[in-house]
This record gives sequence, C-alpha cells and structure tokens, in this order.
Amino acid sequence: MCGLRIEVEDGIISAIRGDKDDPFSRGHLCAKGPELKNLYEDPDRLKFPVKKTENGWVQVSWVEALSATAKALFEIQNKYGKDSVAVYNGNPSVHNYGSMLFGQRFSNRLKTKNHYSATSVDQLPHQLLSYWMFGHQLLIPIPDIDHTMYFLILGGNPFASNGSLMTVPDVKKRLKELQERGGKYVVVDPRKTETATHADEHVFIRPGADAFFLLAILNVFFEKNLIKPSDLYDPKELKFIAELASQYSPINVETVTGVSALTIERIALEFSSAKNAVCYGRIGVSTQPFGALCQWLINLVNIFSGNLDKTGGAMFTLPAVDPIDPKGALKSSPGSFNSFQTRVRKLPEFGEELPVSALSEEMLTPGEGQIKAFVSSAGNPVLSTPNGLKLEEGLKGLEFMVSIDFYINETTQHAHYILPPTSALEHDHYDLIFNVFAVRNTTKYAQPIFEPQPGMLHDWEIFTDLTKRLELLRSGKPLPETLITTKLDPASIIDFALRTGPYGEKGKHNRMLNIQLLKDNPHGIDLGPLASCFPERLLTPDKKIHLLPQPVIDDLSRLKKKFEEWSVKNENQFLLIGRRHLRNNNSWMHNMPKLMTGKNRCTLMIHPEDAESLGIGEEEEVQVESRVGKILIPTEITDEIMKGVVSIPHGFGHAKNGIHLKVAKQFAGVSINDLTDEKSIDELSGNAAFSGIPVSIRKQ
Ligand SMILES: Nc1nc2c(c(=O)[nH]1)N[C@H]1C(S)=C(S)[C@@H](COP(=O)(O)OP(=O)(O)OC[C@H]3O[C@@H](n4cnc5c(=O)[nH]c(N)nc54)[C@H](O)[C@@H]3O)O[C@H]1N2
Ligand SMILES: Nc1nc2c(c(=O)[nH]1)N[C@H]1C(S)=C(S)[C@@H](COP(=O)(O)OP(=O)(O)OC[C@H]3O[C@@H](n4cnc5c(=O)[nH]c(N)nc54)[C@H](O)[C@@H]3O)O[C@H]1N2
Ligand SMILES: [Mo]
Repeated sequence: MCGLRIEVEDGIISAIRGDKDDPFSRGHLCAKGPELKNLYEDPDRLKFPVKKTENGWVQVSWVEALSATAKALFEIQNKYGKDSVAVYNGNPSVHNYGSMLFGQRFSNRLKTKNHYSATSVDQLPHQLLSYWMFGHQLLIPIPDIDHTMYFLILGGNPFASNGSLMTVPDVKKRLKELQERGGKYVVVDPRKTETATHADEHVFIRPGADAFFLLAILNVFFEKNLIKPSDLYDPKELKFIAELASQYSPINVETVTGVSALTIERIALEFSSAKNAVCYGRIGVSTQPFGALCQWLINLVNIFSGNLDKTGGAMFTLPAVDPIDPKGALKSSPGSFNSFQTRVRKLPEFGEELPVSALSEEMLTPGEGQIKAFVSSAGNPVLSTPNGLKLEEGLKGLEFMVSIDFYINETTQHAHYILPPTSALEHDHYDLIFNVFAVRNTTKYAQPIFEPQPGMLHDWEIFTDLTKRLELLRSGKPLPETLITTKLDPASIIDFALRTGPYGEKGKHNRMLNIQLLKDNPHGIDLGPLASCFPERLLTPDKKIHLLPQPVIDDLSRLKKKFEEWSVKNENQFLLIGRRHLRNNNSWMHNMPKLMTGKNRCTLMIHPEDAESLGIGEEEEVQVESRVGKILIPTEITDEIMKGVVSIPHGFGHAKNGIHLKVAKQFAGVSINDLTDEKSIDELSGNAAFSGIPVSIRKQ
C-alpha cells in the first residue's frame, strides 16, 4: 500500500522511489518496494504453464494445462466425493484483488469442505473475536496510532513488519511523532526487538503467557475501580469478568509470565490514566496456545478503559469498498464457527475454512473424505505451516496437485501443473483487504506498469477459465480449445463497489468516488482519520458488544490448567519463537539478490547465559529438536532474547532438490516449521500455535 514512483526508460525500470505525494505513505518505502523490479525481471519466474514429466518440467499451452486440471479435479471429485479436493490460499491472495474476487468463486464452485488458507497460521483469533463480540469478522479494532498517547504493543514488531492489522506505512515516523507529542509506547515481547529498542519501555514476557498478563491488567482495573462505564455492553456481564480477573492478580502471575507485579500494576495505571490509550496484540499473541483468549482480553482492556471506538484508542475503519455493510456491493459474510469440523481431529471451521494445521493428516489418513487432490494458490505451506515435512509427505501421496504461482518452490514443485499468473507490475491493483485494517481511511488505484507478454494470464483470468471448464464438465459438455474469458474484470467490480460505497455518489460521505476519479488521482485520495462509529456499525443483533462469548467462557478452564502447570518451572526445555526481518517477506522474496546481502539472518538467537551453560559459541552450528523434527542451525548469541527462549525466523529452508530458485538456494537456511508442531494449536480457534514450542538444544 506504499505509494511508489516507478520510472521507466525504454521499457526498463530505471528507478523505484517512495511517492511523497501519497497521502497515506508520505514517501515512505522499505527495501522490498524497489525489489519489484527484480521480481519482474527474475529469470526464475514462470510466465507460461508447465507440466511435470519424467524428463522434468515442460511448457504446455494454457488450454492443455487448464483442461487437464479441470478434468483431474472433476474426475477425483466424481470418484471420491467433493471433499477429496482441497484448496489452500496463501498470503499474497489477499494482496491481489483479482485473485481474491475470482479465486473465491472458483473455490465455492468446488463445493468442498476442505478450504484452507494462511488465516489459520495468522489472524484467525482476531476475526473470531470480532465475529463474537462485534458481530462481524472484519470489524477489527485498529490502533489509532496517529492520536494515541499510550500504545501498548504485545507480540508485534512493526519496525520489521510495517504493521499488521494496523496497515501503517511509515510506522517509525508515526511512533516517533507519538513520542514527540508526549505519548509513550511500550512493547511486551520475549525478544527486545527493533520496535522495542526504540520504545519507552520494553517488557520481557514468557512466550504464551500473555493471557495471564492481560488478566492481571484487568485485575488492577477492577481492584482500583478504574472501569469506565459504557452503554455499549450489558453491565451485568462485568461481574463474571471481575471474578475471573480476581484469580490472576499481578503478584499471582509473576512466575508464569516472568513480569514483575510492580511492572504490571504500573502499566495498568499508566494505561488507565493516559488521555487515551490502546492495547494491540499481533502475531506473537495470535499464533500461540491462547491466541483467541488473548484477543478477547485485549478487547476487554480497550473497552473497560474507555478506549474502544474512541480517538487515540482502538478504532474501526470505513473503507471505500466496505466489506462490513450488509448492503454493500462486496459485503463479506459476518463469520461462522464450528458449523463443521475436520474429518480426523474434529477441529472447528471458521468462516467456512478449516485450520491448516490439520491439512497434512487430512491428506495422510486413509478413509472416506481423504484429500486426494490439492489446489495451492499464492502459498508455500511446506515452509509456512506447522510440521512442513509432514505436509510434504502428504503432497507426495496425492493423485493430483496444481499450483497457481510463478515460482517452482518447496510447495509448488510437488504439483503436476503450475499455472503462473502475471506479477505485480503487470496487473492493476486495488487494495480490498488492507484498507480495512489501515490506520487512516484512504483509497488508491494503481494501473499496471507493463503489458504482460502476449499469452500471459492474470490470476483472475486463470480462475475464470478454470471455473467455467469445471462447470462444463459437470454439465457433460465438451471443453473448448480456446481460453474462456469474461467481460467482467476486477476493475469494473471495484468501480461499482466504489460508486455504491460510503464515499460514492449516494454514500453517507459522498466524495463521488469511482474508478475514473482514482485514475485521475494516482497518488491516492485521503478520506480522513478513523472516526467513532459505534453503535451504528456494530453488527450484533442487539447493537451491543458481547463481552462473554460462550466458547470463550468454556475455554477458561484450559487456561487455568496451564496456569497450574506453568507455576512449576521446567528448566530443561527452551521455548522456541519466530521472528521477521524488514528485508524478508514470509518465504517468497528470497530470490531477490539485494534483499539477501549482509549477515546471515537464518540463525538461532539465544541468550549468552544459556549459550554458556550449553558450552556453545557464536555462529556455532547446533542441533535444535522438537517433538516433530530436528534441524541444524548456527547460533546468534544476544542478550536481546529472554533467557530460556530461542528464536528462528520463518520462511527459510530452500535447500531442497527440485526447487527453481537460484538465489534463494544460496541463502537456503533451515525451516523453523520443520520444528513447529501441527498438534500445537490454540484449541479454541484452531489457529497454529507457533510460539512457545518446547525444544532441546544440543552442541554438535
Ligand atoms: N513459524 C512460523 N510460521 C509462519 C509464520 C510465523 O510467524 N512463524 N507466519 C505465518 C503467516 S502470518 C503467514 S501470512 C504465512 C505465509 O505463508 P504462505 O501464505 O503459505 O506463503 P508465502 O511464503 O507468503 O508464499 C507465497 C507464495 O505466493 C506466490 N505469489 C506471490 N505473489 C503472488 C500472486 O500475486 N499470485 C500468485 N498466484 N502467487 C503469488 C509466491 O511465489 C509464493 O510461492 O506464513 C505463516 N507461517
Ligand atoms: N518484512 C516483513 N514484513 C512483514 C512480513 C514479513 O515476512 N516480512 N509478513 C507480513 C505478515 S504475513 C504478517 S501476518 C505480519 C506480522 O506482523 P507482526 O506481528 O508485527 O510480526 P513479527 O515481526 O513476527 O512480530 C511478532 C512478535 O511477537 C513476538 N512474540 C513471539 N511469541 C510471543 C508471545 O508469546 N508473546 C508476546 N508478547 N510476543 C511474542 C516475537 O518476538 C515478535 O517480535 O507482518 C507482515 N509484514
Ligand atoms: Mo501473515
């Protein structure tokens, strides 16, 4: 979403800079922006479909690849039932509006229960709690970073990630502005991250223990009578929460969290007395055993301190294409939970998707409903989901696999066909999802920089053809020898949504928005700061916030059990966490040479005292072992990691035969997800629990 100024001379990009006239990103650009040039020019990038043969990959025509794919999916569903085909949509799907709009149609037509995506290794708990408490999975509270005076960040490292569920291009500058206006920001994280280093305060916390920390904050609120009254919830629900919080006083949670009672109490008081404040938790508190409880408690901290839906607190966007408005052109479902389960482990559905932690066992466990064919789109689950090696075993046993992707990587190499879409500079862009999570309401449309080579297809064109081919087969009709196209392109869908949306000609905030206006304003249009919108925008039937969702209440006994277990220390195990770096992007930008320069980033961070007690030195290769696997990795000894905790970044592990990524192979590293455990989940939401995996470390 950062505005880019791309200069092209004689068909070649001569410069990519931050766009100073972009009202949202204000000229900001991180190292990944300029790499769009190298992505576009990457000789490893596929442009035309390929088929796997005994003699390796061979290029085939689109019609051949699409017909073979449609036939295989059709026949497998006929033979084994609809659920025998599974789909996985990876993270870039939601950065690609064509893929989103047309990929969803394709998945729906498959009529399988086996839908998976990166949601269940990421933000599932946020969506689940928004669904339960506010009535819509996309009514996600966003920190009002530009106005807050006290920003409490748990398990997020925006200096590396550029913010998440808080789309914020120039986060460093905005956090500096926060400090300059007399505000404060505090980071709670088992690692003293780049964000924490610049913060007013950093607090180390034991991985997975955030729910206890948050309960202790609520405990102080109740003990000191700091709860702010509100018409937005039923006050009768307070008693239950007061009683719950009374069991977790700051002093009680000291041992399990590793945070001193004095610190917790002081943070609670500072939070409460600030002019406004916001508590925000991201990946580190979502992908852990109590991910959903953490998001529940974070919402309660914001609600009870009077900071929900208030300037400087946790607010809600009003994007130009609004997925929440029940009458909107592109409205999305409010959500659903546990209306069906995975076949083997009975994990709950959310939003008609199943947790990806179950994908490998659904492929490997024989019986009715077993997955026999797999469609991966814009994803690399062999590197990005827990116990990647087990998933790889599952992929090897499939009868058919197709990948919609432009790289032959750790996942797509197992496909029978790869259908490559155009890359970012060859198609237009409208951000359907990340405007919904942004710290300001803005809108922008980017036109393509280059015409794709003749014969290349966009993601949405691939999905359009594939959907139609499947329908033809189902109605017993022959498949055409030419591509099947549609007149309805993504931009016309957006045009309609803009015109009928909140800033369109009949909208509440009429700004006459349509696609032409956006084309005429290529830097983007500012639609103003986040504004209070409750109770109007609440989508619960009674227009109240629901403080006590029943499944949350039912999960509290699990939390209590863990509390008792963790009150006894286990000195023999290390707890593994992940990390991100500004110059990585999950698993897929490691083929860009400029992003890979400098020190090796795929290291095991370990505290000096832990390294000493194990007798291991700097950059020494050690063995790290978990229940599911072991890897060898060099150490990086640093007191910026909590004692007893070790950290490995995700997205590496490119030393596999069969991948076509020349640069990434040179910086292969190892995959943390060969250690993370598909059995380690947040049992309430089904989200993967990457944080706090017990590992042992051995000198080689
Ligand atoms: N241990 C651990 N594991 C994690 C995480 C963690 O913190 N720790 N983070 C998790 C999170 S938050 C996420 S989102 C996932 C991400 O994991 P995934 O979504 O599975 O995968 P990516 O690594 O983002 O790979 C994206 C793939 O999409 C392709 N691609 C890029 N752009 C496009 C496009 O426009 N169209 C198509 N068709 N393909 C495209 C790339 O070539 C690449 O193959 O990883 C998760 N895994
Ligand atoms: N450069 C870059 N930017 C990215 C990405 C990328 O791969 N590279 N990925 C994008 C994606 S898909 C996402 S979802 C976002 C994620 O955005 P963020 O959530 O900001 O990402 P991380 O940097 O992984 O920050 C997670 C932090 O949680 C901490 N942590 C781990 N376990 C715990 C715990 O139990 N408790 C607490 N309190 N903290 C814990 C980790 O030490 C880490 O600092 O980033 C996005 N932006
Ligand atoms: Mo993510």
